[in-house]
Amino acid sequence: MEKDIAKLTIENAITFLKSIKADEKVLIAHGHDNDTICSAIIVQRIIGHFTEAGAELFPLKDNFAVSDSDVAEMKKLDYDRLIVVDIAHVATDKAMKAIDHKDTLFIDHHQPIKFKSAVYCNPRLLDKHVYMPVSYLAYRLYGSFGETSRVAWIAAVGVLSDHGMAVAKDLFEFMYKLDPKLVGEKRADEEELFTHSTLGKLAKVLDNARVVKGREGAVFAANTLQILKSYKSLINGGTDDTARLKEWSGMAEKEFKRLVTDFNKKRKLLKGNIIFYEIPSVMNIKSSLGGYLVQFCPGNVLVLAQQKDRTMDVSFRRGKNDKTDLNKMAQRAVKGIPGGAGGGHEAASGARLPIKYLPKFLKQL
Ligand SMILES: [Mn+2]
Repeated sequence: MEKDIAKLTIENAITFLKSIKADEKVLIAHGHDNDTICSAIIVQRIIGHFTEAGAELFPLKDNFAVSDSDVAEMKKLDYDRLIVVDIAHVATDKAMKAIDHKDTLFIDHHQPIKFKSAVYCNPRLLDKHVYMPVSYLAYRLYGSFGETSRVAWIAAVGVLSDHGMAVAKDLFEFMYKLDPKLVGEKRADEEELFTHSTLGKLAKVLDNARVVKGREGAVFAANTLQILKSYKSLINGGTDDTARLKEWSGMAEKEFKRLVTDFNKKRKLLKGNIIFYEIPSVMNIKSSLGGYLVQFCPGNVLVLAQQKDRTMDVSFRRGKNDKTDLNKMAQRAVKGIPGGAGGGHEAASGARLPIKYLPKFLKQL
């Protein structure tokens, strides 16, 4: 039998969570995408079982790192325990020094980083190629403390949004049994779930808050999810908060359609099989657009760039028949560019660079 990587990965997280005392103050630091938000909510519900005050959510400034200013803000909150979910980096040595402590639990699924004292859960320590969203780890973690039917849909939204369904078969099997209305009666693949299922709709409504309003929107989505009794109100917009999420989602979908048309007109084929497109939008729509467009480019690498102030944000995706290592490609493309950074996963990565270096970046792809 194949080894259960999730089970082995969460062992030390279970020990950490069990050691939390009822009067301790717990912070859960998270980023802005669905996987990190859904993970935070699930872990928060676990902690709700055995502390008086429950855990407090702490939205980080960036979606990918813990920064010095985050550390300073968190320190003011005078917490006893810190849990960080689905965050790839700690921005500086100073920030690392502040959080690398035995009272920190870090759960992530990007390239592993090194801690001295923090409890670190990352499935890639066991298999460096495994792609396992943190929402799935959080779901398994929840299963060690209680019955999972109330958090399963939240985990499934996080996993689906991170395109990690393949590694979470048991979760989706469970969903098919538990609530076929949510996933559809027949076994659907990821793309079908996204496009046609209620689960896909939920993923979009939550993520579109971030798409339209950035970090502030993500915080709003997390806070809404935190107190939501069932997913149904997210679909019908029955409360003020869910109505607002639905309205934002409508705006994002309109913009999405406009950009798909524009992509088909303006995309450029660069050397080899690389398709480059610069997104003319103020919304944070790059990753959802990339996730959609890549299915029509099975043999290509998709490089989507979007300007934000004087920075170019870039996302790399590959079609299902392409085997390019996008982590390496992103790193290579920013080489020698001052203020440039790039990396991520083999199948999806990102980069960021000052706008004036775009020609050099394109040459280095
Ligand atoms: Mn993730």
